[in-house]
Amino acid sequence: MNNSSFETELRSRIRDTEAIVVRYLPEETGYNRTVLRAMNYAVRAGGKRLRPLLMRETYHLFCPEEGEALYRFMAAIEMIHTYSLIHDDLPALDNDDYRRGRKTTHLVFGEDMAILAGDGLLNYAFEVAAGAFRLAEPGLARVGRAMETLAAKPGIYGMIGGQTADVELTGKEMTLEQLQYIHEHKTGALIECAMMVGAILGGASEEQIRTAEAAASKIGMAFQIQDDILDVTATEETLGKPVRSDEKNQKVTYVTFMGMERAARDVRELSSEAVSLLESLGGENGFLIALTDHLTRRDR
Ligand code: GRG
Repeated sequence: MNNSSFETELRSRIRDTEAIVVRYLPEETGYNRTVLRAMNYAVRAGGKRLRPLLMRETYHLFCPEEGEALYRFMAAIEMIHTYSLIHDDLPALDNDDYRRGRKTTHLVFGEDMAILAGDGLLNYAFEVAAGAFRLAEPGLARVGRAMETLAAKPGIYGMIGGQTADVELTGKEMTLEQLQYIHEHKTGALIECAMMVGAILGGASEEQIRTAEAAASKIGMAFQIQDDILDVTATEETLGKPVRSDEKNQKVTYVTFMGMERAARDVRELSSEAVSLLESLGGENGFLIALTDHLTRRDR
């Protein structure tokens, strides 16, 4: 796939993903509408929609026909991702003013509502995904397994675990192993979740699910190292959020450990290892491989 046709296709698939995600957002009515508005504000602010995109593409490696179960899980993972961003931007964590090119949720709705909106999105994600049980006759076991993965990967042994280590170790001396634990869990776990759920709902075998997980782990690590690189090299305008925030928050990053050149090389290597794993899965993998490759070259 050449570069310009990939970019056009990417934009169109992001638009489709966007339409699927917003379909499941709550209506802003009732006495609780402020929290619902805050949730929708944060989700509707945009973003790359990478996780639902990866879920959908991984699903397509195993199954050509889409259905409501997949759409519900795509919306759910974007809600979980957005909750993590709202909470991470709070004064008690990174204290950031901009996210996705807009004022952060706590600056617009207050800290109280931002905390509740994060909690609300996390919880609502599971309500939306669990709705798939109603539709899943032959796929009932798959939906159950997908729900389990949707709970586990963002949880205490996944994203929240990584965030805990990050909070405790920030500003302290850290080993490379500890930094890798943080990256693998805080960032990698949700990417693994996206691709595993896609594989599970698409009907992959156990071995194929594990291969998708391994590819996702490499994509997640490459994505996070690139994030560390962009924090140093990008502008606030392209990124839609503050740059040099790692320095501001005294965060040791992959770039601090390895230097810029080695970090960039590792991104390319991890991406090419992920591509080999995806190739071994076969199926309609052209776009997913191009997307993996694109992530190593992203500037936002
Ligand atoms: C459990 C509160 C809590 C947080 C978990 C995910 C996370 C830790 C914090 C968010 C901030 C951060 C730098 C996470 C690392 C992963 C990452 C690079 C997230 C940004 O994802 P993008 O670039 O964002 O896909 P968009 O806005 O495009 O969706």
